[in-house]
Amino acid sequence: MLRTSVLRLVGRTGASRLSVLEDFGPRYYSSGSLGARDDARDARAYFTTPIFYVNAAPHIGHLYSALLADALCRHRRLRGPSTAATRFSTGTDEHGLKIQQAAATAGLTPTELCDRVSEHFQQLFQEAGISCTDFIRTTEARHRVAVQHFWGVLKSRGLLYKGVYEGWYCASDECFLPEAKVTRQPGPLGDSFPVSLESGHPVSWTKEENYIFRLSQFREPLQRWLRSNPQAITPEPFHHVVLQWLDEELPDLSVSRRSSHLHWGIPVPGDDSQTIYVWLDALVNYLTVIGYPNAEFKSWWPATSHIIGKDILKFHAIYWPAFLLGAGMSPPQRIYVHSHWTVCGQKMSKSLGNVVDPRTCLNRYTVDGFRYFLLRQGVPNWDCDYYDEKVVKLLNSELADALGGLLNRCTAKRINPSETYPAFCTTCFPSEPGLVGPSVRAQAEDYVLVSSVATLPKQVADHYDNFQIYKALEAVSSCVRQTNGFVQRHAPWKLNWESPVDAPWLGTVLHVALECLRVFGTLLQPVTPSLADKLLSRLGVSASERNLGELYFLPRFYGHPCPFEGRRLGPETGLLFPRLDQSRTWLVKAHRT
Ligand code: ME8
Repeated sequence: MLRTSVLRLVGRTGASRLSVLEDFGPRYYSSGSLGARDDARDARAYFTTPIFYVNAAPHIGHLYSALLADALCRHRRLRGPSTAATRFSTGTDEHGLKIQQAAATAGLTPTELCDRVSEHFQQLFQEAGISCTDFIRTTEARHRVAVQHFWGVLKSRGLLYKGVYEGWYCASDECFLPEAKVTRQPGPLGDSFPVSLESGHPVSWTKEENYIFRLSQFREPLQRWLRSNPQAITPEPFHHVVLQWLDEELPDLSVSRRSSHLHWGIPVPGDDSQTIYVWLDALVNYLTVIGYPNAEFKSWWPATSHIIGKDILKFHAIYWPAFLLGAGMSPPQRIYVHSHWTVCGQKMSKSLGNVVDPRTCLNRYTVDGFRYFLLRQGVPNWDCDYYDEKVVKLLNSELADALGGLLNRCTAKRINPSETYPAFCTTCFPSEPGLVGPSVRAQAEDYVLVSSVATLPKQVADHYDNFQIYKALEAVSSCVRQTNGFVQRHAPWKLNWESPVDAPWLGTVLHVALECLRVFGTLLQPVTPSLADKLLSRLGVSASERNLGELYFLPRFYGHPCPFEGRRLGPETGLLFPRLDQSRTWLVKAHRT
């Protein structure tokens, strides 16, 4: 057999302090208007994760994708009621050869395997606080209707034809591979077998008559779409990669398999001898969720943000937009791409026995703790390595010590005996820096802190928009450090409430620190919802005061009334985040030998 051609189709074929502050007044208002910023333009938003294969239990990589989508969606909802029209879908991908084979290996029917593993995903996402509005399973009847309708549209537009496909197929990755992407791996008996160069999964040679999609027609439309939408694929390096792929040949794509070979899937309408290719089936899930083919889907499409791992970029950035364009629809608005988690430097895999179970991690580190860890440490642009010491170290230092310690310092009865939000004294902390006078107590660094926290909501929003959530958390963490520095500098525990000289300044120090904490709590809601709730409740911030649209930081500094001043703090409910005991939380040690 000639194996040089991959796809053969036969047939029909540092400003000064003053300038920082000059800049700062208006920002006070702009942070308030964050919610209204682009209401009219994109009031609806639809976030999706990949739908996950049910051949194995979920791992931390799957949870990471869902958390990224969850944080984006929660941040979006926080912008205010006018942007509350969000949808967020996740689900399980249940058809295809991979599932058919996994069920046979497990001695189960495909339906039994799908029910069992899909349930694991649903439980995990519920435990992890994934605020999805939809969970789709591709074995649902509504999905079959959507896929068959979509197929019919492609067919009616002349984009499907019958031809013979001959080439490599990787069942694990459910994809066709060109010869250049296949290599040989030595087998246990000195023989060798062909595997995918990228994933290392075995491939097999396939030759059969299939339906073929005229993908090659879409090279230029895809290039035009990407060139005129430079933010379509974020972060930028992935956008660039896709454009590079499009410079290469784009052969037509086989979009069905013989039913005798693949029975576990959706039949081609009008031709039961063929089953629809699992990737075409899976991608249409994004339409099924929003009601396709009923017209209602149009109010959500294409206001869509797909969150995906880099392993499935080609399917989402080339095949999917081409299918959509072929069906007369727009490509999705944004595709957010992230890299992978490795474990102690190795790829996570069942055969290496190093798969990290996310449910165990949620139990050990708490839901908020583990959410914070994955989102704070996960960097979309490159792979991140997981090991337990890293989790314990990060959570103890940033959540328990820095943030929890700060809250404790400002609310402890010893320092804040009235348990209120004390008054801010404008003579101790005048809005103009550099003033001198007997009662002026604020120092230059204090103005820097105020400026940093005032600009934080906008900075965080920009990081979310660029899909750099870890940078948003880094910025929050840096402000928490600055606020601790502020408290340390002015040592409120050395000031005396009884002294008429100390009292206004003591109140001001606590007021500023509590205002900073209120901003941190508000901004942390998308990442650590329960911890943020605990923090904001302790500060006495009501549910209606937690939106980004309401986030007027330190209004007294600008001569505006502060609704919190004089308000009683909420009840004390214990440590914000109890320190973790390193020795009791090890799952995966670094440098395991
Ligand atoms: O590809 N680190 O499903 P899948 C981070 N069903 N994320 C990871 C990861 C890791 N080590 N491993 C997996 C499929 N992921 C198809 C998708 S969508 C229409 C069909 C995440 O179960 C990441 O999001 O193999 C990756 O893209 C996805 O899980 C693949 O999940």
